[in-house]
Amino acid sequence: MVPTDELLIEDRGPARWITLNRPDRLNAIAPDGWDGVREAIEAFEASEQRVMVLTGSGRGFCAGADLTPTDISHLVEGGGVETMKTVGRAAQALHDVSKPTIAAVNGVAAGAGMNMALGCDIVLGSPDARFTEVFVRRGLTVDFGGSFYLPRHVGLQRAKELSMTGRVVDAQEALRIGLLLEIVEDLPTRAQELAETIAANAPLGLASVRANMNASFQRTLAEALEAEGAAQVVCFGSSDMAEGVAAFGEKRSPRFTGA
Ligand code: T3D
Repeated sequence: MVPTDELLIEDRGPARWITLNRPDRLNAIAPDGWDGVREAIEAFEASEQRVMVLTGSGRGFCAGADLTPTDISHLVEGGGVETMKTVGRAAQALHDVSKPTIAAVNGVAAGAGMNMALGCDIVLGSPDARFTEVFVRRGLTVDFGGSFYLPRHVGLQRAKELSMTGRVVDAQEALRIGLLLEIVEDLPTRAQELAETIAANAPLGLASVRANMNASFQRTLAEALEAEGAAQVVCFGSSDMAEGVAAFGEKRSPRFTGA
């Protein structure tokens, strides 16, 4: 994956930072941009970095699809079916990645941009973070997994209200209703600190925590117990469990390798 001017990729220790970089358009995604987002996520999956941080340049996080008049034809070309497959592949890649993801929402997150943030495991926001499921105001419907993620964050009734009004939610309300985990003044520092804290833990455990939590609402207790048991058996057989137990006994920090 080659970073472009519109998608910056930087490794900061164990964290892979992906920065949407079209600040003059609040990082709206260009017609060919969804493939770039997907490729960046896939490149993170293949990398040695253990946590991904997704953020935006300038005063926006991501304003969804690029709606500048010259670009809008791509939305409906061929009925828009290919466009939506591309969007779906990017959303699926974010969901399927095996390592933890953090959205650092530095400003407005609109439409698909909002749902891209919600697709991350943890959503941190600056005091300027704002969210809008703006779709219905544009004659559109929720996409990029919003109908999956939003009810999980805020409950079904609030999810419908936000999606049916398209109103803008500020950072304080976002914190209150569960869109944001934290509001922080120094967002990059806090996101990096959290990424490093998570990255210090055992990769195999993190991967199954992520997968099992994501599957939580589709499973019975019996299914959850079965999946947890199978994952724990894998951990039991790992070098990292031996290392974790040894480090505890020796009163030192563990050094996990993912094996
Ligand atoms: O890609 C696909 O085909 C898949 C389909 C995806 C579906 C969607 O994501 S639909 C949702 C599309 N997004 C929107 O409708 C959001 C449009 N933007 C806004 O409603 C507002 O800009 C915001 C609420 C996000 C922020 O408002 P505000 O007042 O803070 O900023 P602004 O002044 O409106 O915008 C600043 C600049 O960014 C402005 O440019 P200018 O006038 O300074 O040259 C504005 O045009 C530009 N901008 C904002 N959003 C977009 C955008 N340019 C292109 N596309 C945008 N989505």
